[in-house]
Amino acid sequence: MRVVLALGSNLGRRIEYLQGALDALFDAPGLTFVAVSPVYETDPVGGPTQAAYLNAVVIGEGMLDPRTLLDRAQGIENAFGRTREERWGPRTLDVDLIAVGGLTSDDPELTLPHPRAHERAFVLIPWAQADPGAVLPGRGSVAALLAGVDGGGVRLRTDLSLVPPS
Ligand code: A4P
Ligand code: MG
Repeated sequence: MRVVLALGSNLGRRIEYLQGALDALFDAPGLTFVAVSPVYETDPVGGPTQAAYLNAVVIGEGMLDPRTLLDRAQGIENAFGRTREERWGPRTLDVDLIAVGGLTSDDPELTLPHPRAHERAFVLIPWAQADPGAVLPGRGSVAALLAGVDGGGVRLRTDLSLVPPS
């Protein structure tokens, strides 16, 4: 199954947290690296007044149970000093599951696909770069979804990049 994850950080050493998350995601067994997007600097969406984010999208392949993936993502967030004070508030690291194969779930603990991915330029723009043929289950092609969002707050950081895990 194809696994799509979104990485975000707007606190502290942002690019180091994204790289650390990428490495840690594929360090444990069960997930094989496929692609990583460029890095984007993005205006914050929702929540309190807060600093700009770095965002990227990572694609893997594997047969891990979605719960196991969520546990792995949250374990990595915690390892990078993530605290949870306020919803949509600033964070050292956010690792969200965007899609796991074609699975759907409306469990609030793990909603699949991610309930806001289809309307978020900071997810769709990097995702389309990592996988131009990407499809968001239940919503259609990422390229088509992109036509309906304002990408003005999402800027490519040509001076930054994530190194694929070895
Ligand atoms: N959860 C449910 N479904 C999922 C999923 N598919 N992936 C649950 C990950 N987690 C999922 O998440 C809250 C709960 O969502 C978790 O306990 C998990 O069981 P959280 O990471 O603790 O808190 P959060 O991230 O503040 O909440 P949420 O609702 O995930 O926030 P969003 O919608 O992801 O928004 N602006 C820019 N420019 N860039 C960003 O990356 N991120 C956010 C967070 C807001 N604004 C942003 C960005
Ligand atoms: Mg989150």
